[in-house]
Amino acid sequence: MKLYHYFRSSASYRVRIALNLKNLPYDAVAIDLRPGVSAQRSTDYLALNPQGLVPVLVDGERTLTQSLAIIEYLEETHPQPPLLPAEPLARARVRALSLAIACEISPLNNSGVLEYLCGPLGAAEDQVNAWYVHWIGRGFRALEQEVTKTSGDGKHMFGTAVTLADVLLVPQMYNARRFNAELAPYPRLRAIAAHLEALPAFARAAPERYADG
Ligand SMILES: N[C@@H](CCC(=O)N[C@@H](CS)C(=O)NCC(=O)O)C(=O)O
Repeated sequence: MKLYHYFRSSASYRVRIALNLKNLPYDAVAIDLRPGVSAQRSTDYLALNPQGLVPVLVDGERTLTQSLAIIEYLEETHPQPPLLPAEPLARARVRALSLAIACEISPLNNSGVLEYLCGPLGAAEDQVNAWYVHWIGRGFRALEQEVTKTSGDGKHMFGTAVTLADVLLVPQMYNARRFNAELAPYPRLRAIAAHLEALPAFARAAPERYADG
C-alpha cells in the first residue's frame, strides 16, 4: 500500500496509526502542504484526489480518500485487531467520540481554513489563534466530560482497549499542542493521549518520525 501524506497533517497521522495498529506495511509519499509549495494542488495530485487533501491511500488498483473512510476500509479488510467494538451501541459510542473530533474540531481548524481566514478574509494572527482555540476548547470540553462515562480505565477513550476514538484523539492533541492551545483543563484527555502516544503503533506514526517529509 502507498500512503500520500504530510507529516504534520492530523488526518494523515490518523491513517498512519491505523496502518500500524493493523500491522500493515506501507510506502509513505510526502505531499508538502506548506504555503508556497502546496503540492496538494498540483495537477498530478489533483488527478489522484480532486479534493486536494491528504491523506490518500492506494491499495493496488484502488485509490481511497478521506481518513475515516480509509480507516473503516482497513477495518473491514483487515479486521484484526478491531478498532470498533462488536456490539452496536458500543460501536455508535466509539464513532460518536471519533466524529466529535473529525467533524466538530478538525474541519474548522485545518490548514486550508486557517489560510483562508488569514489570507482572503484578512484576519489578524491573534484572531486566527482565537478561532483555533475556540473550536479546540468547545470540542475538548465536551470530550473531557464524555470520557468520564466512556473510558474504562482512564487510558482509552472508550473501554479498556484501543479504538478508532483513540486513533482520532492523539493527532488532535498533537495539533492542539502545536498551536499552543491551553490543555490544562483536560486532564483526562491528556492522560489518555500520554498513554496512547507511548504505544509502539502510535509512536511509530508520530510526525517527528516523518519530519523530513
Ligand atoms: N476530512 C478529511 C480532511 C483532510 C484534510 O483536511 N487534510 C488537510 C491536512 S490535515 C489538507 O490536506 N489540507 C490541505 C488544504 O486544505 O489545502 C480527512 O479526514 O481525510
